[in-house]
Amino acid sequence: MKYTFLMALYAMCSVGVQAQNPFITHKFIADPSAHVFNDRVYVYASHDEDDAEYYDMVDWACFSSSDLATWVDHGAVLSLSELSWADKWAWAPDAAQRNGLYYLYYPVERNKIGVAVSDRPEGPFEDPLDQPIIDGLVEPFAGKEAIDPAVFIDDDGQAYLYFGCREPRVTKLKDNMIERDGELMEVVILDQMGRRQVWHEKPKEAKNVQANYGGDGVYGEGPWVFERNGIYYFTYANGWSIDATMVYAISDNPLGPFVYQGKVMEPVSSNTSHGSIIEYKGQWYVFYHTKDISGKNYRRSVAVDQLFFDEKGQIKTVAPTRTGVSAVRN
Ligand code: FUB
Repeated sequence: MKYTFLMALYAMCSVGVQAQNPFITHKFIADPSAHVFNDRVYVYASHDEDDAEYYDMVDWACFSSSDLATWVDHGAVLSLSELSWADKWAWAPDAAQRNGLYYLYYPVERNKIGVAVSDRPEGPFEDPLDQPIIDGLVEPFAGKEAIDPAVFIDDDGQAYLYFGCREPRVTKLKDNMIERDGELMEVVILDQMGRRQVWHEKPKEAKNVQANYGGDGVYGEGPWVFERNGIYYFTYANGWSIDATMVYAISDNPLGPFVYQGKVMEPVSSNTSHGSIIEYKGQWYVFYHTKDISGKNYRRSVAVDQLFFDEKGQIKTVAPTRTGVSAVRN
């Protein structure tokens, strides 16, 4: 009853509201993974500390909105202190919905990924396994850093878990969403000529630009997958250089190989470019973070802008705005 009244109030307040970017300003929030659950947008995110000098985050955040202009802060949906097997670095999460339950996938300690479950999208989430589902310490093929989980469920109901830093990986999930189904696989990214795009460290003296790490198509971190008109879009940050940004590759198969297409966005102010893309009420949106408020890479804030495709399904590169999006109406 109380919740219904609040929702009605938010709806009334949002008429004609012009949002702003960043759209959450009372705390530092990063790595937004947006989903539409029950006609409402939920953003699962990292929570940068107010005085952060590193990515020493301790809990995961969730916000929701029905119009992208007014947001409800659901607080910490899971904290490191609730986990028996992890002590530090609560980094970029993602979430999924299945069989009336909600699943939160979260990386810790820069090398493990766990899953937690709730019967509500806003949590609280609980870890049913008491152990990671990906452990980079015992699985070398998980890559240099098993971080940044992103879950995609295709039209046949098959769930895929993407993750990784510099070395993108994917595995299928069982219907129960808390167990892996089969092996870990590499996510192969090719350029238009069929050449593999692989991130490499630049020579020490070389300029800190993308070209010296392998080019715009290489994978850095922050994977995200969505489907539109039979095309699977794999979006990701291509690194941390001064011209690094969110880019994308496409495939006719969620397992790839994906062919690099171009930039989702122009570079943002932060040196990390983690984001997500959803369709909501007939319009596409890209969520991302910047350091526009703090000026510091470890104190980031989330933003959202409209995203458009051309007639061939190519993404029209987004220039990040400070105005955000106008309130979305039904
Ligand atoms: O937020 C901590 C890390 O920074 C994330 O896991 C990366 O994607 C980068 O945004």
